[in-house]
Amino acid sequence: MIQVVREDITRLHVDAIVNAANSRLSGGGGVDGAIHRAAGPRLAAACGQLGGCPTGQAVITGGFDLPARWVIHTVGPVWTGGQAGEADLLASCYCTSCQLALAHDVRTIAFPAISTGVYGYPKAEAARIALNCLRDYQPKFERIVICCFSDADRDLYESLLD
Ligand code: AR6
Repeated sequence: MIQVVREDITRLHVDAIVNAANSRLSGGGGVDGAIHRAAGPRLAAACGQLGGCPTGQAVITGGFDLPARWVIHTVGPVWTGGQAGEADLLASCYCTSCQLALAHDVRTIAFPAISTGVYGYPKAEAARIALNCLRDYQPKFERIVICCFSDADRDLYESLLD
């Protein structure tokens, strides 16, 4: 099942949460900052061992102090108008994260709206791309949570899911 919630992703009791990271895995603001604060300093240490992550790809660490066992760090594209391969890169974030999760026996996974904050991706287009991928992977998971951080984002995803 695909479930849409309005929640702080760091509070979710799922096997894995996905982080909208940067390519240095150096932490930052937004959901990345919230995840690092809630997971504790061991998360930054684990990220530091990984040597970064290219845009459109994903890497995995433990969840440390989070309720989630795993954090999957994926690097969304910065929106520069849509002519720089942003759509394929964003789709790759969702699909690569799902593949990595399945390789770690994850049954329940939560996603934020990758690239739609600081990185500026238009929200409706990003939501369509996310759902295209997540619908394909839905049968392989017990539950996929789309974790929105505003009522407007939750309404957008719910309208697209109907
Ligand atoms: N739980 C769920 N969603 C959240 C939370 C939270 N606690 N906090 C913010 N969001 P952003 P990006 C939503 O900017 O655009 C960082 O500095 C937010 O409302 O976090 O991919 C990284 O280090 C928005 O809908 O990620 C990178 O440098 C969504 O999460 C850069 O930002 C994504 O917004 C990545 O930018």
